[in-house]
Formats: sequence, structure tokens, C-alpha cells
Amino acid sequence: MIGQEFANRIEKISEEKKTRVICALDLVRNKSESKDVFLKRILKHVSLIQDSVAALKIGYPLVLSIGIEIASEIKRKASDVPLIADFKIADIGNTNKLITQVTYNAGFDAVIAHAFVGFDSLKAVVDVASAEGDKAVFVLVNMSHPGSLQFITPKWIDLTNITLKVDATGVIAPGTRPKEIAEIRKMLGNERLILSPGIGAQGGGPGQAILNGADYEIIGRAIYNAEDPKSAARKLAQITWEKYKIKRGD
Ligand code: BMP
Repeated sequence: MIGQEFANRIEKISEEKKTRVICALDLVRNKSESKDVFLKRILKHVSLIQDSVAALKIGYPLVLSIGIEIASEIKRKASDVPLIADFKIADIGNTNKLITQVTYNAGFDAVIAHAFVGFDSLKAVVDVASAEGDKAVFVLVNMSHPGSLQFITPKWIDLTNITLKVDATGVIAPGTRPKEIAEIRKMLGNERLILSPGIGAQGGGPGQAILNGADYEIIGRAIYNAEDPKSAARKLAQITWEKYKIKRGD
């Protein structure tokens, strides 16, 4: 499996911090806000939640607001927190390869890619992960929003098969529909990771994805839009950790 080192690292961090939360940092720069002020706001947010998260997920909203250098800025402040790049990579093999190289070079530890583009495109991503020294690759095999039911969800078995074929680190699966996570877990086996978004703002109950087979819950707005992000993150860390312990049989 590609990204075993990442899987071990995130597991160790989550044990230390007692959390199964990955925070989605979908913050955007206000029109009147300078890049410097925005950067300070992001770094302050990271320092508030850092003790309660196993990793951070960064995607288009933040990177388009401030640039891909945000990865190294965050690493300087919070060197222990793995960074997952959510660019939902979905292109021809060569373009996928280039996007993945740039992303890892910027300091990200993991990327998220779509499987619907097919085996060769996804393999191009995994090949870069391997060439870069065992970086991680997560594959979208099902999504949390209602529109997923149109095209993606009906194909989850095929998409999971491709994930297994390229030997990816794990998958993204919908925290809004935990029963579907349980199905994916059955097919995937226990080695690979399942990261589940859709908790809180999209209606998924905290801890439910974990109980149904997910390893980590990806949570954005319920943390960064909370009145007190630090205590929201701690509370979600506690809930996910309790459910994780129940699942583990502690
Ligand atoms: P929030 O908790 O604010 O709904 O954020 C969820 C995050 O997970 C967002 O960054 C979103 O783009 C991402 N995501 C998702 O919600 N559902 C998916 O199926 C896949 C995702 O990457």
C-alpha cells in the first residue's frame, strides 16, 4: 500500500492527541483583507485547533485565496500536523502527474484524487507518491452531497476496485450516509484508511462515520465557523475518540 508511513504517522498523532478529527481549512480571504492579515488569521486558527486535530485538509478555497505556499507556512507553525491537499485531482495521466508533483513539492503529505477518470489517471498520481518516497493518496469513491447519488454513488464498487488496483492509501467516503461507509469498509479490508467528510454542517452526526468503519472524520464549518473554534474542535475530538475506543473494543 502506498503511503504506509503517512498512515502510521497520523495514527501516532491521533493517539497522542486523542482525536480522530481532520479539520478542513476552507477559509477564504475577504475582499478587503490583505494577504498578510489573512495569513495571520489562518495561522491563529491553526494554533487554536492544533491540539485537537490529527491532520489538516487544505483545498481550493484556501489555496486560491493565498497561494500554495500556505502549506509551508502552516508547517513552520505546526510541524507535527500532516497536510492533506484536496484538489480532487481528475485529469489525464500527465496532468495528474504534474499536479501531484507540484503539490508534494509544496510540502503536502497526501493528495486526494478522483477515481472516475480511470485507472491510468489514478495510477499516475500513485506513481508520483511512490517516487516522492511513500507519500499518501486518497481516492474519492463516494461523496457526501445529495448530487453524489446521481453519478458517483452508483459506481462506488467500480471506484473502490480501482483504488485497490492502484494500491492507494485509502478513500474518502460519505459521513452523511454511514451505512455506505460500512459497505466500503467491507470491500476495502482493514489495511486502508477511510476519511469521512459531511459531519456537522452537512448533517452527519459526529462519531457515526467512525462507528461505521471510518478511521477519521473530516470536519470544516462545525469548527472554523464555531463561536469558539478551540472548544468546538476539542469537543469533536472527544466525541470521535470515544466512538473510536468503542469500535476498538477498549
Ligand atoms: P464541512 O464540514 O464544512 O462540510 O467541510 C467538508 C469538507 O470536506 C469540505 O472541504 C468539502 O469540500 C470536503 N468534502 C465533502 O464535504 N464531501 C465529499 O464527499 C468530499 C469532500 O472532499
